[in-house]
Amino acid sequence: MRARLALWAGQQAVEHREIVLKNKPEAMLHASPKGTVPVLVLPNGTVLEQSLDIMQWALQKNDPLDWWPKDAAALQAAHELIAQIDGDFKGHLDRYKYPYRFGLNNGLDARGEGSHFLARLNQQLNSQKFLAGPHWGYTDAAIAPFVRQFANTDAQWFESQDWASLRLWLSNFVASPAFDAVMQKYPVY
Ligand SMILES: N[C@@H](CCC(=O)N[C@@H](CS)C(=O)NCC(=O)O)C(=O)O
Repeated sequence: MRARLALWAGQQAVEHREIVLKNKPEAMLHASPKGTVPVLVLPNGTVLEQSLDIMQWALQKNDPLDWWPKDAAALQAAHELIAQIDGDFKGHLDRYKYPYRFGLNNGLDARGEGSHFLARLNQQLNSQKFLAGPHWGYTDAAIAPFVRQFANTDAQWFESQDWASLRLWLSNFVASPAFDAVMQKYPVY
């Protein structure tokens, strides 16, 4: 989803191949044997197989919405926050969503652990409108899909948390043209 967001923002035309993870096409595994999505094959044959690499590629090609961090300090801050979310937070998110896959009876401890990260994001959003600063950017696009997954796991619980800034940020994302564009359904390749 974050890769699609950046491809949309960078207005990069791609041949979009929607796949089912349980039935990965040969062509995908040939291009990228590690078998995760997203995968982007460039015209020169280069294969990008990390969502963040695809985001960087798209936004460095074209960035009419000014999503890419403007200087080295902003880029460093983006990398640091995204690394926290992709690392520990993602682990808690997966355990919260699918406790049985991890041999847990429920996801409540994981939800509690993940909440610490969300409280910090909320705090950041108390003092600036977006994680990237005064306008939506790379950091927001990289992180919002995971916050949305966490929120949707138990929407009632999420709504009852004391995170007004985070809730507003998420609901603005879900109501945005970017979200609309990337949620479009494609036939399976
Ligand atoms: N670090 C990778 C993670 C990608 C990833 O784990 N993708 C999941 C889906 S969101 C996947 O393809 N899993 C393989 C599977 O479930 O078979 C990235 O950000 O691109």
